[in-house]
Amino acid sequence: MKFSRAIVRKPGQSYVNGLTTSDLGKPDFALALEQHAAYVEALKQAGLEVTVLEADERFPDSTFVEDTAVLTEKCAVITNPGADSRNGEIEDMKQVLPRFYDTIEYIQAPGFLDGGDVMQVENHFYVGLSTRTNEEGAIQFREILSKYGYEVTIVPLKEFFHLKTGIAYLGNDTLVLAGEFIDSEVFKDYKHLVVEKEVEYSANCIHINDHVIIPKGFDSTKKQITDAGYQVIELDMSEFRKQDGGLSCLSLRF
Ligand code: CIR
Repeated sequence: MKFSRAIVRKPGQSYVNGLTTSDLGKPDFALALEQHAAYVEALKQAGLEVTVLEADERFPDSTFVEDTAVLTEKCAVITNPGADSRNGEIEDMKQVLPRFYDTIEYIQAPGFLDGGDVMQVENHFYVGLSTRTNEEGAIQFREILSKYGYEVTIVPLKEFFHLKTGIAYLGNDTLVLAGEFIDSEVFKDYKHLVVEKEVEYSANCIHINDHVIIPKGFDSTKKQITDAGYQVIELDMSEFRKQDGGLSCLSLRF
């Protein structure tokens, strides 16, 4: 999987009032903006052309653009996000994505799906069933993608918030995985880079061509990924972690 572009959205001031289950405190907006700018620079360093969308104050969580779409080589799928306060974020994506895609598909109610629940491994997509993605949404996704020759496997989640909270694909048949995925039958045929419970947050990392971007402060994960032959970029993610966000959530890469 070779990527050349990314779409991100700056956080707005309302970001500090977004959804969260963490007890890490309120984000510092100025610091979030700084961390977001560093994120954009890292994507550029990894070789991507980045489209930066302006903040949308109406939607506190809209900096987590990953949840609004799944972008493939053959089509874009606009999702139907499972959180009420986030569902309207897709309206703007309907305006933005036709700049990049001729073929756009949609997940429709009663189906719900968040992009954070979708992981692409070459021509195979894994979809987690979570509090945001229901079976109806996952089945619609499978029906859509099978038209384009992709395979789709549905994975019920036990503990993780989103599928990609605990797993990432690095290319070369290699997965970084944590928690419930470590012993999962579904992923047993891939090479495993296992991330232990205390450093589980670093399982949400992103592979872009030769680079892997990981959150800062996770030395054991950094070592494993460096030893596997990737160039690692570390980013401070403190203000996004406070709102349950990880590295993948902040961009759509295609
Ligand atoms: C939410 O609860 O929707 C946001 N505060 C965090 C979304 C994180 N997105 C992702 O994991 N793809």
